[in-house]
Order: sequence, then structure tokens, then C-alpha cells
Amino acid sequence: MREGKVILCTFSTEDDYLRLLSGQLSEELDKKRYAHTLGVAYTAVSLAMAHGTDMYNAYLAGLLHDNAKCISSEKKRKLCKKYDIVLNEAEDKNPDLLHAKLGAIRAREKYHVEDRAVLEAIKYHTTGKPAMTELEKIIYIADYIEPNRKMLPGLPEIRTTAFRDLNRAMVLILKNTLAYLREKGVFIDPMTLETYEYYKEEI
Ligand code: DGI
Ligand code: FE
Ligand code: FE
Repeated sequence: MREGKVILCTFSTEDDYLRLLSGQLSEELDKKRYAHTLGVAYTAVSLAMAHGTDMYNAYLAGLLHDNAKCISSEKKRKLCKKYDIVLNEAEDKNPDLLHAKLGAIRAREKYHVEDRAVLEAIKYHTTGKPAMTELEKIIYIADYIEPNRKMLPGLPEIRTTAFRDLNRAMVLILKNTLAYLREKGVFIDPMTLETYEYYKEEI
């Protein structure tokens, strides 16, 4: 595995470690989730190019962001106990949210990723957080705009915005997500709200 961070360093998706990783993920995830994973990885690299950020980390975090998604809710709860993760109210009501935190732990333990920047991007890819790094924003945004995502209101505008202004894209996505969650009547993670408030002030 590559260590450290080299801005705009080139890499090959045929790199032995990345190929091994893709193979493992294709077995661990269902077909649709694996297609989404590749879509996020390629979209994250494209956003990294557009914004002058490290492409390798974008690809790696994109590949791994949903690695815990296909674990059952029951097993997610068990894993949280094992790793001393205390569930907040949103996570307790909707254990699917835990795939982000568990995904970061599994990226380190199962897939041997040491780079904290990559692990944090995985950890915060669902709720976001205030004051995110470029890589964290890129993964959050790539997750929403990758080509396999079903068409959502405003998605074409969000896609073009993402390549020009990450903070503006964050606001558009968070606004849509909060409207969707409110319509569904589910409990909203306070971190999602905080992230929206933070980026609304930033733009
Ligand atoms: O894992 P993905 O489906 O690719 O995308 P994701 O990690 O962004 O997860 C999306 C799901 O998470 C979607 O069903 C909305 C939900 N979500 C995002 N923020 C919140 C939330 N669900 C709740 N209950 N509260 C939130 O704040
Ligand atoms: Fe996810
Ligand atoms: Fe995803």
C-alpha cells in the first residue's frame, strides 16, 4: 500500500493493491452496490482532478466508502459493541447510518488503510461534518452525483456545480437530503443538520 500524501501524484487503477481491493469488494458487496462503488471512485478521481486534490486518496476512499454497507443491521450493532462505538439516537433508530463509522474501522482493520485522511473521508461520508477537508467533501459529493444514482431533483445542476464549487455543491446536496429525510419522517442525525448550517454560512 502507498503511504503518505503526494499532491496530484499519478497512479494506476491496475496497481496490485487496488486490483486486490476491487476484487474483495466485488465479493463483499452486492452487484448494485459494487457498481455504485466504482462510480463513486471514478467520480471522486474526476473531482480531485478538477480541484487539484490527491487522486489516489480520492480513488481509495471512493472504493472503500461503502465497504460496510451490506452487513446486516444486527451484525452492525454487534460490531459497534466490539469497537466501543456508542450509538446516538439517529444511529439507534437507523443502524444503516453506522456503515460509515464501521466502514472506516474496517478500511483500517480489514483493508490495511493507515492514512487518516482517507479513513475520515469514509467515516463522514453519510452525514458530513462542519469544516471538512477537500477529500471529505469530494467523497460526500461523489456519493451523491455518481452516474449510477437515480435521477433526483436538481441533480444535473449539482453535478455541474460540484466541478466548480465544492461548498456550494455541499449545500445543494444537504438541502435535498434534509428535505428527503423530513418527507420520510425519519430521525435526522444532528451532524447532518450541523453540516448544512455550516456550509450555508460558508457560501
Ligand atoms: O450509502 P449510500 O446509499 O451510498 O449513501 P449514504 O451513505 O449517503 O447513505 C444514504 C442514506 O443515509 C439515505 O437513505 C439517507 C440516509 N441519511 C443521511 N443522513 C441521514 C440519513 N438518515 C437519517 N436517519 N438521518 C440522517 O441525518
Ligand atoms: Fe454510504
Ligand atoms: Fe455510497
